[in-house]
Amino acid sequence: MLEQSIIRQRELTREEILQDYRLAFQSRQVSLVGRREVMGGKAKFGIFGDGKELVQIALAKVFCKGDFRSGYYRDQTFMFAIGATSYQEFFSQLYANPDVKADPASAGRAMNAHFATRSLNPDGSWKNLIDIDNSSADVSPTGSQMPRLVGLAYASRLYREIPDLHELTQFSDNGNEIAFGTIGNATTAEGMFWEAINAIGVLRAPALISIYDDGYGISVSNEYQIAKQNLSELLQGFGRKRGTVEGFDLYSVQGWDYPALIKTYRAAAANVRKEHIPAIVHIYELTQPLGHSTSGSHERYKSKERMAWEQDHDCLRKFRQWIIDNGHSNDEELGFLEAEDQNLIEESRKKAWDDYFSPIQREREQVLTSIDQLAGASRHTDELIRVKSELNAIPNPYHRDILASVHRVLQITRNEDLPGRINLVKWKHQQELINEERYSSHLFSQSSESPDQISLVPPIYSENSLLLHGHEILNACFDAALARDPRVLAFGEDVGKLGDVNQGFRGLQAKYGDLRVTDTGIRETTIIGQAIGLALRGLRPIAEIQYLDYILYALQIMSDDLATLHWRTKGGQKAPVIIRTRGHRLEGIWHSGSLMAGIIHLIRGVHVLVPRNMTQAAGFYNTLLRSDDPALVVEVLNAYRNKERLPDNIGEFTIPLGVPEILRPGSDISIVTYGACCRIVLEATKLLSQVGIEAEVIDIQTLLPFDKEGRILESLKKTSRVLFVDEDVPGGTSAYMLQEVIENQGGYYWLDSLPQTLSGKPHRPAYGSDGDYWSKPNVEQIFDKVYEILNEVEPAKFPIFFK
Ligand SMILES: Cc1ncc(C[n+]2csc(CCOP(=O)(O)OP(=O)(O)O)c2C)c(N)n1
Repeated sequence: MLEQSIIRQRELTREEILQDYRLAFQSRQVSLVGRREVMGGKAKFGIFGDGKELVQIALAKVFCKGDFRSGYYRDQTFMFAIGATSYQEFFSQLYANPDVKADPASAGRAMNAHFATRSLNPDGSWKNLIDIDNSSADVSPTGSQMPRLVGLAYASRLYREIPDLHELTQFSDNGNEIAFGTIGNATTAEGMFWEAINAIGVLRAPALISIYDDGYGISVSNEYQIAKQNLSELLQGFGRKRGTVEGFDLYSVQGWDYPALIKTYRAAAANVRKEHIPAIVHIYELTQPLGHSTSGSHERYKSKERMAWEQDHDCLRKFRQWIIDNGHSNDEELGFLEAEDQNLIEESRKKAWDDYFSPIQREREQVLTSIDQLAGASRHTDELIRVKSELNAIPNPYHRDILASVHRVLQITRNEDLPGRINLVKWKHQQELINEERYSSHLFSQSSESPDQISLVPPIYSENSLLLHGHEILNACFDAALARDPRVLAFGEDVGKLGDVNQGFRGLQAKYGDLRVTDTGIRETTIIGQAIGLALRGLRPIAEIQYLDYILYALQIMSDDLATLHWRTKGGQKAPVIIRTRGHRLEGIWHSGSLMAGIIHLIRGVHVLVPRNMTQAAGFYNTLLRSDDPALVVEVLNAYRNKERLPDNIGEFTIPLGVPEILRPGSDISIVTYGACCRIVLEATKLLSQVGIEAEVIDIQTLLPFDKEGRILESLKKTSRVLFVDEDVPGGTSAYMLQEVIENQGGYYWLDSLPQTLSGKPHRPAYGSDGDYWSKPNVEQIFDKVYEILNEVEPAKFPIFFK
């Protein structure tokens, strides 16, 4: 790879310069044609990279196989230049073609200009990433490419500096890979930009960050975005001092200056790659000839003077002039090439359209014929012919239009028993399956490493099994994991030297080194980003968020990036990150540990586990470390000090996800709960037993996935009554569990009493033991709630005595 970059140091030939011009021109053409397609109604929305062509061509020259990009929607020219996205693929995504072969980035799931390469084989196994020009999958929220950039870059350092990782040649060549970040000027106003820059600086991670400065963020100029309106000046403090290794190499260059851009990137990339000194390139005087996106026109907010300046400084125009001025070509030759390139782009667009539209057309033809046949046999001929004509008249129908027509046909003929109708019902059912695959597959891993493939390996105990504190059990589990697999790394606030605030990693930094067990700054968003980036490059990070409540800082990136990754690439990329935190039944407004509902509803695509003790937690970690999905593990804080027996196979036993456990058998009511609530519920059941009520207590263990085998339903069949207990707000996780059991499992069918929920109060929990008692479900409340349910059944036997 280093050789490759050395080759790129030499003078560019005339052919190469012309090739660069053609690429820039073709990319501009893609923008123009794409915009036209949106305006003409063939595509819904378009955002393009016009005005940023030249910088990206220069950037692409220093990008090598094995490198990673973490960028945003302006990077089309870069993606074309490195050969990772074809014009046809670009247009296919614009049309939202759901075929992964047509749009390998997202299979039509992401809007246009959301780039990604495929790191995985169709079976979910890793490709040889060192042979690929890698692009992590884009997301729309501005700045969200930055947290993962931290990990993508830091991985190179780890691959270079941890000897045990050297054999993983599929992922790295001695850490020579650069992670390339791109970001717009306005987005540097986001907190996560600065957090990521700081983290990259601290980690000395080989990132090369390009800031495309066109002076605006949609309509808002730099005056409102950036202090002093000068990013280069603001970034000075991050600059590396001569002769030192700390900080960034800083560059700034005009976005229309071809030779300067090439020179700048060559210099920047060489140092990043060789020395692992990160760099930031501020590219200014960029323009946006077509405006921000197809959603509006920039004439509305840019002055005439600015518009004229932008025309003058358009990088394509400047490049063209530079080529002519320097005698590399002339107007006539360039004009000829431009005409050729216009045709090329139009051909690519057409192919993409045909590829997208012909299956729809075929489907429509097939359905029109079916409706026609049915109309001949039905009593509702006229109505059916009308449906047919309406469907036929739609100029560019979607699949949904065809399905809606079939639905109408089935509705019209609902009282008829005709063979043609049966065929249409069958067709509709098939479409549901096809579209489930098209739009809803790959939320989780489908590979042989899916956690679904991991079954129970029970813990083994012997006479010699030690009785230890919960945190010591975890410590033994992590010790075994770090010893077993060099890809496993743990990091977070206080995780390194201290071994985390509850001692789970105590002594393990000393044993495995500070690159394996590492302290981080207080930066939750980029702790998760670091984990995502590392996992994207084949490592197995355990990222710690110190307390559950602080996950809110990282929730956006967990939700937008991590949880959607496998799904939004339709299985093209995976980031098997394990997020470890502690919570549940903590005390205080910002230490409540209760905020589960917000979390589970925002991170579908990540498993959520709440083990009630540390042996269960260890079993889950063992499962997760052998599988390839991301997961959040919430350890129950008050279990660290409880004593548990250390399994003899602490690093080997595994607990499958989605399997609840019955903690106490009972026949009168099922109480469904999890985490720290298990202990409170079990206490309440002792009191209930004293009055003759035997409650069955079920620990669901994992909120996502939820009771895959329907064990709770089996309990309901026995008890006919159910209470869901959780310490989050009303309508939170308790309501989620209720919906899962009553609606999804069909639990309503077995009930003799109203299913109920018992949650915490709608406010954050107040501090102290009393604050906790009155804010979260307590033993007495659980008793009363269950007792009231039984009172309704047998008032004489269970008279209310507490009201
Ligand atoms: C978190 C977030 N806030 C707002 C938006 C809406 N939005 C999309 S692009 C954009 C402007 C970004 O400007 P800049 O970073 O300068 O990049 P440019 O589009 O100019 O290349 C905004 C506000 C968004 N996508 N995400």
